[in-house]
Amino acid sequence: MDVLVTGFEPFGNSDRNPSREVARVLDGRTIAGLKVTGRVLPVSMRAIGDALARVFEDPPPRIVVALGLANGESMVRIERYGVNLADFPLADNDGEKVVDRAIVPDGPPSFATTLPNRAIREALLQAGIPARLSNTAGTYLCNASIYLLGDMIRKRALETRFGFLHLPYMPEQVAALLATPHAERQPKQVPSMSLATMLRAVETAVATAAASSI
Ligand code: PCA
Repeated sequence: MDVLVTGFEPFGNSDRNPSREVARVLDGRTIAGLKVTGRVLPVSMRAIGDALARVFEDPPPRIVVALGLANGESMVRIERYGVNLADFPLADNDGEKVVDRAIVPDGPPSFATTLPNRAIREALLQAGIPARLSNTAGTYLCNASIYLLGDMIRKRALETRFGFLHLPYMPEQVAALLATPHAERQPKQVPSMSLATMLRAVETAVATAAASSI
């Protein structure tokens, strides 16, 4: 496997997740001469570790671009860290609301992502896609996936380079949210980005990572 792109299942108040759509569309594609495998991860503290370990079965990927939805985010957010803390703002898809728990007991406080994050930001801006660097991915499942990736790569002494992109809502999700009975209580501004643009963003990130890891 050359490149692994992971997305997440839908969670919370939406039945779609742009990260799942991107992972599905890119599965089997070739980007910058590299074969891409797309996989969808569960929004579940109980299941995420095993699910990630499974997608790392032989041969391990050279590059991992993990993805998730950041509700209300207006641009592509390039995450630089995962921290050893699960403190959920809402229950996961098993109904579990984890509070103040280490993801890996006795693990280091954080792992830094190892893709060329600044070069990815520049490439995205060049491609006309709004993007920013971020130093916290929160304390929910996206952060857990970053931390667990860092932990797995270190424990297996792999050369895999990994990164994480938080994506905005798709316009269809915002329209569905606004169509709910409680829409009037929602903020006036709920940003979104088209799936086509997000696909281009992830392709650009993979190509930038591939170019810099040769
Ligand atoms: N976003 C959540 C978890 C799954 C997803 O797509 C997060 O930001 O943690």
